[in-house]
Amino acid sequence: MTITITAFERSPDGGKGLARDTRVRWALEEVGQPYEVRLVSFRAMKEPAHLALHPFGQIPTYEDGDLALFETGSIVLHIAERHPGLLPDDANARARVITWMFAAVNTVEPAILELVTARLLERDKPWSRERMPLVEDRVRDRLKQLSARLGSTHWLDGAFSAGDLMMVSVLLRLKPSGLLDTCSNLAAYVARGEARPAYKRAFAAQWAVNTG
Ligand SMILES: N[C@@H](CCC(=O)N[C@@H](CS)C(=O)NCC(=O)O)C(=O)O
Repeated sequence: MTITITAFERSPDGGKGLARDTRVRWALEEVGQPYEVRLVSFRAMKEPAHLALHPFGQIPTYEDGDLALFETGSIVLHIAERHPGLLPDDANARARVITWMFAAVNTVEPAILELVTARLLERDKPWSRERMPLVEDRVRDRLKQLSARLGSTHWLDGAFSAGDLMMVSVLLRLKPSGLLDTCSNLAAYVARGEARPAYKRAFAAQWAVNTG
């Protein structure tokens, strides 16, 4: 049974790879699993057929036979557990990688999403100018902490893992803000992720959908 994921029919970012199907495509490319993509419109995402797969009416979803999943953290973990390449064999190292996956979506991504919301959706509000430095500072704090932990290592815990895949995916959203460049080791970390052939294939696939 071929894996099927859902993605935007037309991503709001025009194919910059920031929609979350890219991280699922990336994971599938890393482990060499073929997949199909069902494109959904904003309207279809809120209709019963899609809501049965994703209770919050979002993308991406993941279907494989009888199994249907939503939430990219869970989808990437499922892929990493089923196929070699994204999780270490050692039980403790595996647990640490899963911890990084949670940290990416639970500790780092919220601050970044707040910034994206402030920049894209709240710019015209009268309180926006006053709030922006606070929101940016919260992102800077997270970046400094992550940067301190990464230090001069290439990846977060040993070899490239699902933890790095999730963390790089989350950090990529910061590129337009320029904030990533305040921590040179994190900018280099993200660039290493983007240089991976599997990431390039994932990016190209979503680019083709959005620019074709
Ligand atoms: N926590 C979810 C977030 C999913 C999400 O926000 N998806 C966005 C696309 S990147 C979406 O579908 N937005 C449209 C909407 O919420 O209506 C995950 O990681 O899968």
